[in-house]
Amino acid sequence: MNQTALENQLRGYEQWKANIIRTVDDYRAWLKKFKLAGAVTDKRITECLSSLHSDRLTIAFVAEFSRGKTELINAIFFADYGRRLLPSSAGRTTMCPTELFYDRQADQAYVRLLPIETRLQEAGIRELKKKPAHWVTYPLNLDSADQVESCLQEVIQTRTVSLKEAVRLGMYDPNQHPHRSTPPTTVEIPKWRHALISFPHVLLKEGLVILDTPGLNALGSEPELTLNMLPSAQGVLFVLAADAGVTRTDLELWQNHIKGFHTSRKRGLVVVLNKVDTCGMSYGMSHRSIKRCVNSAKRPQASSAYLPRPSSGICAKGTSW
Ligand SMILES: Nc1nc2c(ncn2[C@@H]2O[C@H](COP(=O)(O)OP(=O)(O)OP(=O)(O)O)[C@@H](O)[C@H]2O)c(=O)[nH]1
Ligand SMILES: [Mg+2]
Repeated sequence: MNQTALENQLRGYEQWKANIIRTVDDYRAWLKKFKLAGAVTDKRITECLSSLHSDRLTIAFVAEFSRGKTELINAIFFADYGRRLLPSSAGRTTMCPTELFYDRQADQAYVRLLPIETRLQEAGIRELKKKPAHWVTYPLNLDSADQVESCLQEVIQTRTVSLKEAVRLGMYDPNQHPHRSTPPTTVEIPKWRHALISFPHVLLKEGLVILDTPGLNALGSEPELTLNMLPSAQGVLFVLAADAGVTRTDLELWQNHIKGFHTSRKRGLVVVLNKVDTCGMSYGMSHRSIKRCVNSAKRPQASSAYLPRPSSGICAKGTSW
């Protein structure tokens, strides 16, 4: 689907919601006029209207680290800048779940970051979103790609803390250091727990929300991602990479977090094979070529038989960066 088609569909969806909101408003006025609405009904209508107003179409990008999730987002949303604005590099890069959307109420571009220490609070991310005082906000100057790029670097920032502090924050996983006989004295943890990026791209302005998730067990360490954000996303893009093939951790991610979404929804999941340029292919390749590319990947460690076949082979990396 091209961008204009998606834009039209998103606009249609917004229109459909606006019609429902109008109908519910009329219904509420009618109930009031004939004195038929009690407190419970009124509360339910208010809740229904509030969820219609806040409803967005969310697509989560999920994959092991370095499969190219962020590069794909750069290619879709920031190609006009001719450079990658969201940090993307070999190895582990994105450190916190990052939501890309447009804040129509504030009508401003910004990056808003939730400190990792808020994990000690009882309030979840959904609740904390209503409390701006807990977040650090940097306005984005859209006329300066340098300024935007520099602000967006925050999503890869880490801090080194004592083992005790990492355990206290629930950020130490001994499985990440399988070759150590003794635990480390310090641990590198993400600086931020969550990032919100408000950016006026046309698709985001129409109500699309993109959730970029960090690879490397982030889904396991942030329960809210697994329990709340992923299940409530309307779509999941599961990314494999041709240079890695299907590894044990790709498969674990699939089994532990995506398979359930796939089973419960039956739709809304797309599996793509990125980095097809590394096996000499280009966009638009046939299913047979995709299969060949998965099978011929340099380090196949797990059978891809348990995964749905990628529907497309893509190359996220722009030629201009
Ligand atoms: N050759 C090639 N490299 C790519 C492609 N897509 C991404 N890359 C590179 O792969 C590396 C990892 O990409 P990222 O976008 O940072 O990967 P990620 O999935 O977001 O990784 P995490 O943030 O660590 O979870 C970067 O160096 C990208 O430039 C592609 O289509 N082809
Ligand atoms: Mg990333």
